[in-house]
Amino acid sequence: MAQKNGIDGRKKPNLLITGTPGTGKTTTASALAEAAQLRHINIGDLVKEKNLHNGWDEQFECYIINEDLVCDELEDMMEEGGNIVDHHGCDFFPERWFDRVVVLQTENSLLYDRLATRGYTGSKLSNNIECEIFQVLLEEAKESYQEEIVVALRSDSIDDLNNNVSTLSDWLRSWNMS
Ligand code: DAT
Repeated sequence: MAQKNGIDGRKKPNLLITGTPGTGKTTTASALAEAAQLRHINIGDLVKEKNLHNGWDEQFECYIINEDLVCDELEDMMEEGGNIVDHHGCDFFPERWFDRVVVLQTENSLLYDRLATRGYTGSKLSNNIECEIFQVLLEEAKESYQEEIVVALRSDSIDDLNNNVSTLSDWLRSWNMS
């Protein structure tokens, strides 16, 4: 059977899962990677492991990502295809890398509880809730990629999580067969 080539000539698709922290990116991406036998790349972990940052931001309590180093690190894997990238931002990756961009969204009070459980307080907590209320990641995704490859999925409950993994597995399968 003829294999479809992606935007960049790859034989397997690349998927980006983005959204406000706490919406379920890592949980969804790792379940999907296992179901679809693809590689899960958590950008936050990669940045820490490989020191792809310019130090620690005291105000926002996170590493200052060196976007050029992250893109250089990922280029070969992305060219090969078969990656599920998980990150709370999406505007610095080359547009050609992704065949689909998924934005997870969570109802504000549920998100608040998840982030509070994670130990977020004060402005770190309120900034993230505001980010979700104003749909910052959905806007960023629509500005950075063709609108037809961007999909917003609800991630409030375990049922949502299971449905999202199943929907995305179906999509990955159909990409591989077409
Ligand atoms: P993220 O990677 O977006 O920061 P996560 O995958 O670490 O989010 O999930 C944050 C917490 O919420 C974690 O305890 C698992 C839980 N969770 C994730 N998605 C969920 C969902 N759809 N329903 C209920 N809980 C969920």
